[in-house]
Amino acid sequence: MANLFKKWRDSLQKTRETTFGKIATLFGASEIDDETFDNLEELLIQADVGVKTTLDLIDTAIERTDDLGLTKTLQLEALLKEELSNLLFEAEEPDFSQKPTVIMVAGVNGSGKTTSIGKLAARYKNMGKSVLLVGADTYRAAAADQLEIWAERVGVPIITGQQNSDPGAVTFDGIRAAIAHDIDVVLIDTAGRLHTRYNLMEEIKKVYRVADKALPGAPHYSWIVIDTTTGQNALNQAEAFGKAVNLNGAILAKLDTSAKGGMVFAIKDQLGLPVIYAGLGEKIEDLELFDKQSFIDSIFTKNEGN
Ligand SMILES: Nc1nc2c(ncn2[C@@H]2O[C@H](COP(=O)(O)OP(=O)(O)OP(=O)(O)O)[C@@H](O)[C@H]2O)c(=O)[nH]1
Ligand SMILES: [Mg+2]
Repeated sequence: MANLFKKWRDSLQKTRETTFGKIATLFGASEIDDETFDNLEELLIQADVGVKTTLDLIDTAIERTDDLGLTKTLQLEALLKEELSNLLFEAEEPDFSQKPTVIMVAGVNGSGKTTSIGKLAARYKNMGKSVLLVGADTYRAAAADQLEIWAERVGVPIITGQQNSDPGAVTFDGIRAAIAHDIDVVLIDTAGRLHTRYNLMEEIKKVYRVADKALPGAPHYSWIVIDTTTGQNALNQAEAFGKAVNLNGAILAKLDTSAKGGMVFAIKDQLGLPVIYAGLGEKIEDLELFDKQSFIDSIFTKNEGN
């Protein structure tokens, strides 16, 4: 457990050093006054928490400070952490009772979809599940190769199509093959696309619909992969994906290279989605179930004393 917390803390170094570390310095022996909340508000916005989420947070913090009769800034730390925690859902592994359980991932170009799928495949295989990868990214020439490398590394089967073939057809074939071979989990990788490209957004709707044709109720999970280095912008993109397909979770990619981890606090508020997993590095084992307490503690914890 201690190692896992260290991993969280190390991965969140950038977010901690650029923004939340400054918030931590607000808490000390000084008296709470209006300036305290002005400063806190400014720093939360700088930390990419988002304006609306920050303003709501500050309102609640002021109200609760009054109710509780707090006077010292030191007393605000626990209150803030508690309020930040309320902004996050508790993450859970998917329910694998459907066989196969079909999981589709979506997101803008380069957000981390294929890498996250590779890591998930390893995770589920380690849990004793049989896994099939489906490469519904037929758009980019190297996409199938990239997924195949992951399939080989993890040791799971894969179904892909020719470049420019119909991603819906690959999805259909993949799910049917999974049913035929009694596979537990199907992971569908989709092509990166800009949320503003109409045709491509129509295409992902089609992949989603075709999954349901191949297996009624599929995909059981559709997750948006969010590049956390993009900060608040990523949320507008995710919102557009949510209008195209019925998203029910988010994967945070690249938390380890992001200084904008504060955006995570706006995901439930703005998108209504739980964060399921967090990418804490590029390696196969660098994907963890999103642990909100470790996340919050890591962005505030000081560096010294490993
Ligand atoms: N440090 C770090 N890098 C990551 C993480 N997830 C993905 N990456 C890197 O981000 C880059 C893009 O990742 P991909 O998985 O190819 O992204 P994608 O969304 O599949 O990209 P397209 O298919 O082109 O849309 C790669 O260099 C990955 O190694 C992460 O959690 N941490
Ligand atoms: Mg990809």
